[in-house]
Amino acid sequence: MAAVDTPVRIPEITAHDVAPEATGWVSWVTTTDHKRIGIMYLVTTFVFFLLGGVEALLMRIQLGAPDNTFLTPSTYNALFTLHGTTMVFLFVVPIMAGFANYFLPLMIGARDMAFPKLNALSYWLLLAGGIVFYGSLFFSPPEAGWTSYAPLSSSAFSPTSGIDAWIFLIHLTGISSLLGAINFYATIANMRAPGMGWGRLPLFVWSILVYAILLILALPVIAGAVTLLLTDRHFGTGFFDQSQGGDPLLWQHLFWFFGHPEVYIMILPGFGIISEVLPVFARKPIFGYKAIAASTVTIAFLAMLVWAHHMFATPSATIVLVFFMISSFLIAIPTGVKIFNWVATLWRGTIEFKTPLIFSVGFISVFLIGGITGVFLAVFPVDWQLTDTYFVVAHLHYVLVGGSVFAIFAGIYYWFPKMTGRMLGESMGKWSFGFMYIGFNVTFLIQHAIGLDGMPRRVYEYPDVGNLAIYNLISTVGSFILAIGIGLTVVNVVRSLKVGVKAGPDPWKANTLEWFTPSPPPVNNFDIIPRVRSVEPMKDVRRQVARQTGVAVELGADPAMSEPRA
Ligand code: HEM
Ligand SMILES: [Cu+2]
Repeated sequence: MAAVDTPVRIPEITAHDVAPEATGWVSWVTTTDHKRIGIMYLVTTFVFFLLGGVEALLMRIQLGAPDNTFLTPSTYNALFTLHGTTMVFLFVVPIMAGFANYFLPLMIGARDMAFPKLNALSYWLLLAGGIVFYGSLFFSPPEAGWTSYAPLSSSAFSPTSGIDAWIFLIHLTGISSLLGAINFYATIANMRAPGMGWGRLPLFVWSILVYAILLILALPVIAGAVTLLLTDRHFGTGFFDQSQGGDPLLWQHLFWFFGHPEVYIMILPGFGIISEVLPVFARKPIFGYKAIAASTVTIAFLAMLVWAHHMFATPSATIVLVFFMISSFLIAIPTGVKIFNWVATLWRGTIEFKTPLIFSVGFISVFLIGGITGVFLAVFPVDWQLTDTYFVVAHLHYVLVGGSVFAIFAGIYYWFPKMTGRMLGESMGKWSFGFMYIGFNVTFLIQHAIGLDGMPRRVYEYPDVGNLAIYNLISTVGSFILAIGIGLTVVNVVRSLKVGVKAGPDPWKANTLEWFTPSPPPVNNFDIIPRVRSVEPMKDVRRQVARQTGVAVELGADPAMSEPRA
């Protein structure tokens, strides 16, 4: 049988289905098109990333010299709280939803998400959460860190409304993510192209499936926890207050029961992006598709069992410590499987050194370091030494900047042509990577040493002892190099929107269905959807076209294959 069946016809959109055409900004505010919602997610979350970045630079300026007085202690506290909260809840988690919104339906050959209006609601709730949270700048920003530990977050220690803004943010972004997760799940379960069984799901889609399940499992716990905090603060309950019979440690358990899965919610979609990019630019199939999909599920399962490794310094029985140490070790196995498979995908590939690939390789190298220091910290006697020092700050940034952020940049360079019809500048992309990679390592590698020298995290100043002054200065210089790298990509995006080389439907000769349709895709995504016969449907389509026409046709150049039906 031929590689591609008679294409499946999707019923024509009838006039009944489409609202009267809105134009201009109204068309954006009222849209339920997953692609527009995806773009709104990506732009909004990237703006929050830049805000969080400015907050980081302000902190790094303060820390650039010992006994510095650039920031007051309370401004510093507010900044690390805003920074951590922004990066987690307003940038990394929702930007993954942005990519998924745009690309998940396209990758599985669907015309939209399962619940388009719910999808729009998810976006607006996210924006509302961000606005409420940053609104606290006009009153009194929260100062209890992104973890809002009890009793710091109690009305006794934090009487102003900052913590309430933080609680509101958690609720709003939480509902947003929960609705999004249900939507992703329903879309994947029900709207796949003909022939796309679970074993042919693109790996990015696998990662979003697991991201969605983890969100559904973890979010209700934090939603409950912040509600208890709210009643403690305003209605006289004492869930976290020892003097009323409550327990501050209850907060830590609830927070980290959510918080550790949250870490995988932030990183698994990044793994998914890497698993899409590597085979395209190594020009060979992903090594061990099933092992990568299975390891994603295994990581998610184990991620629910390790939360108390964030609480080794609290009083616990040794057997509990041992349990959480071993469960944390176990996560290294499926993670190692992934790293092995990615490297094996590159091995003997015909590698094209394009920017998405370079960011992906950068990702593997730095994420590996973050993973290894994670194993160190899982050894509880080691953690007793290092907890709450800069070693932890280094570790978490290796995972989240080296991990999530590098994967996000790989995704931006890989998919920008699909979203806009234009390529991002290659050489500016490589410069951006160079600055980011060097800047990142200069900033954070040395923080391991700062931590080993005993400098605690979340302090606004430090004395001029040992090497702390020079180490911190190096770290601060690095953060500005990193900022230049990020700035170059911003410039690249703005420039390429106008002057970027026209992309065509499939500039990378990629493997998955989003490249079957024009760039940018028409409102209904696809007029025809090829029957899926492997994990690389686009390769099948290219082969089929070549066989039928005798020439290697660039897909989409043939109007019959993919132009919108006007
Ligand atoms: C872009 C470059 C970045 C720089 C220069 C940077 C810098 C910093 C600094 C200086 C702190 C405060 C350390 C302390 O006083 O304990 C911090 C904390 C933190 N950062 Fe970043 N950061 C960056 C990106 C990110 C990203 C992308 C994330 C992603 C989630 C992130 C998550 C966090 C978290 C969760 C904290 C802890 C906040 C807390 O202690 O409550 N950072 N970062
Ligand atoms: Cu953890």
